[in-house]
This record gives sequence, structure tokens and C-alpha cells, in this order.
Amino acid sequence: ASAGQDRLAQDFVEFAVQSGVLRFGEFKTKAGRLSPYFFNAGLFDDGAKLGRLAQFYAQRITASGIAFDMIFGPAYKGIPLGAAVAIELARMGRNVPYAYNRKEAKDHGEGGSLVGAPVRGNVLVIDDVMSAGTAARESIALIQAAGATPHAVAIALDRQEKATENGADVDWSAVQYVRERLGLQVCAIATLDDLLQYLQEHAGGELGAHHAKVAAYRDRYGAG
Ligand code: OMP
Repeated sequence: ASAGQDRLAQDFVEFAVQSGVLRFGEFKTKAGRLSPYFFNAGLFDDGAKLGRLAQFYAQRITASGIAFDMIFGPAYKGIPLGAAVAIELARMGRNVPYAYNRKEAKDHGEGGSLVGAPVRGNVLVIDDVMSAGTAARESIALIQAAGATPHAVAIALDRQEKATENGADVDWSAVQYVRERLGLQVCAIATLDDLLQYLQEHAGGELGAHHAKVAAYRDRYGAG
């Protein structure tokens, strides 16, 4: 292992590659960038994978020391993630309330767009990936609108790329923006740097061709 290696991150990248969640090829991101890799959390698609994913989140969250009152899973992909992490934390002895939103406002039955525990106190958002930061801003606005405090965000992968503002690239990443400008704590199970380290260490195998492409992507779109 090289200096500065993060064992949890390396194990997670390996798990994501082996699960087919982290793929290499040509993908268009939400911000319209052509990426040589893509992380599709929807492909943690059985109970064992989802459970293991939740363990990675829970370990990272616990180790980060983030103090929070409840978990919020933003629709759609954050809903199963938030639920799985809440279950795992309870299994570890820390039972916290959990809520999520629906994207379509409902005008009958329980009403409103929030489901689950009342959204209040210091809220920890569980989401999949941060790229340019659009999804994170939406979650933060939802929590503020509910009268609670967006306190922290836990993501599986920090793509460490330039955020966009009004369609233009800026010099900082979405995670840096959320941390430094919005004052939230952010923890990621793994980052683009961890992925590059993983690819470097597996350069001899079938992943060998991908390191250069991912490194070139970081040169073009990477923040800081
Ligand atoms: P931002 O809202 O730009 O931060 O992008 C985050 C969202 O992009 C995620 O919630 C996903 O919907 C999607 N995404 C991935 O899921 N995996 C990736 O590797 C890249 C993206 C992306 O489009 O940037």
C-alpha cells in the first residue's frame, strides 16, 4: 500500500467495480461532460450489495464524527440509500429518525412532499454522487424549507470536479462549495483520487487502459 492510502476507500472502489456499479467507457454526466467513468448507484441491486454499501456509509459517517439528529434521503436514489444507512446505524446501536421526499406533490392522503419522521434539527443527507452540485443544492433547499438545518452530506463518491454556476465551470468543486460556502460537513466513502489510485495499482490487469483516460478527465474537469 502506498502512502496516504485510505483502506476503506480502496475496498469500496473495488466493491463498486466488482458490482458493476463503477464502469468505464463513455458517459455523459448531468452537467453535460463526457466522462470515461460513471458510478451508477442504482446497480447496487440486491440485498447483499445494498447492505454492504450501507456498511461503507455507516463506517465513514461514524469515523467522520459528524453529529446529526436525523437522516434525509433525497428522491429518488437517496431514498433507498438513506433507508439502508438508517437500518445499518440502528444495527450498530444508533437509532435515528429518517425521512425522504417524493418528487410529485400529493394532494390527498398524508399530503405534502415529505415522508417519514418530522424533518427537524441537524439533518444528514445521504446521496450517491456529487459532481457539479445541483442535486446537493436541491436537498439543502428542501431541508431549509422544512425549517430544519442542513448540517451534513454523506455521499458514496466525490467526483472532485469543477462545479458549475449558471452553466459555467468554476474553479472549486461542489464538495468544496458545500463545505466552505454553505458550511455543511461532507464525507465521501471514496473520491476521484481514490479511484485513480485504485486504477494505478491495478494497471497491469484489465483495468489498465482506464487510468490514463480518467487522469485526463481530471486534468480537464478536476477542481483545485
Ligand atoms: P450533480 O447534481 O451535478 O452534483 O451530479 C450528481 C448526480 O449526477 C447524481 O446524483 C447522479 O444522478 C448523477 N451521476 C451519477 O450518478 N454518477 C456519476 O458518476 C456521475 C453523475 C453525473 O451525472 O454527474
